[in-house]
Amino acid sequence: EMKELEAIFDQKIANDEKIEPKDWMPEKYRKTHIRQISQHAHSEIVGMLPEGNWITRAPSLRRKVALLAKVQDEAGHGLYLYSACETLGVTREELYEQLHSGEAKYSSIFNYPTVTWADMGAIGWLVDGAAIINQVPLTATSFGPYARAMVRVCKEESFHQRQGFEIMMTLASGTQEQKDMAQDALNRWWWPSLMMLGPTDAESVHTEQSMKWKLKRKTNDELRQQFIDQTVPQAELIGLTIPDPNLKWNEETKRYDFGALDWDEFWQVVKGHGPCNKARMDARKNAWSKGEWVRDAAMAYAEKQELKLET
Ligand code: FAQ
Repeated sequence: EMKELEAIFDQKIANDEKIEPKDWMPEKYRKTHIRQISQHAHSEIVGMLPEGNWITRAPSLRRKVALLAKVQDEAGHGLYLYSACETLGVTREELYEQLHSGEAKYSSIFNYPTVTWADMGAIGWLVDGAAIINQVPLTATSFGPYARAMVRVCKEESFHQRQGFEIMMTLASGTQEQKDMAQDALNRWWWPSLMMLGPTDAESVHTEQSMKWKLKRKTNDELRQQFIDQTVPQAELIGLTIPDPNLKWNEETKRYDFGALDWDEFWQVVKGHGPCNKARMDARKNAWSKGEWVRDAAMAYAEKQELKLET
């Protein structure tokens, strides 16, 4: 019987049909989806912190409204993804516990500080830009709830990316000081943004299996190349310089060749030793414990309402 179930599952994957929560699936398929979707959800939630840092200091009402909306979208993406993840038989509490204990990962990118307003531009332009490149293929991922979540998420990320690029464009055409601020943000965010897309294919332990299951539709290196090819002309358009002396258009491949990434830095950040890892985790853990009375009050209120209905 197990063989039969497995054959049905394999056939669905081969036919590009979606796997739904109540369908039979291999235990490893379930586990790896819980891993990736929860890491994605945690990234959205932790990802609110670097930008949250600038909401009170946005330079105009218009900028403030847009940034506030963007950060709210990220909260929405996180909750949406936690719900998709729960359909695989894990509870929200377990997922939070994994984040707070340091057992679960979240994207390396959110462990870097946001030191100037231009960082809001660089994050929207580069971090959301890389997120879109990574997530558009995920709209075709094999697990139904994840694929459907990605459709809406990508639409919103596209607004986020434009919001960021517009900040960079405005700064880059401003005073020398503003232009320098934009260039400095690009210098600091460029390499970490490339690292967001994960280790090289040779180092990526999960890619091969995830490609077979159609969880991943493109490899880390393919996505990184696509991100670079898309972003370099955008930098040129606004007169900023990508901080990579080895970046060069390759006439033969019709792609950009680029310099080596600092993979030591990447693994250090992933293992918890980046510039802001501790601050990010402390902020999440504090929010959780300080919110305890709200959760308790909400539960008490819900119980009271139920009692009222009974009488
Ligand atoms: N940071 O074998 P692979 C956003 C880990 S959302 C930390 O290649 P996989 C929106 C990986 O988990 C950003 N860890 O793994 C936003 C694995 O460790 P494990 C998040 C990383 O899963 C914008 C190990 O290294 N997006 O930005 C990273 O096949 C602005 C080996 O790696 C997603 O999560 C990293 N960068 O490929 C919000 C998208 N890279 O789990 C606010 C969905 C790798 O065995 C502001 N996820 N690792 O302990 C994915 O597409 C994949 O999971 C990859 C990694 C591509 C991230």
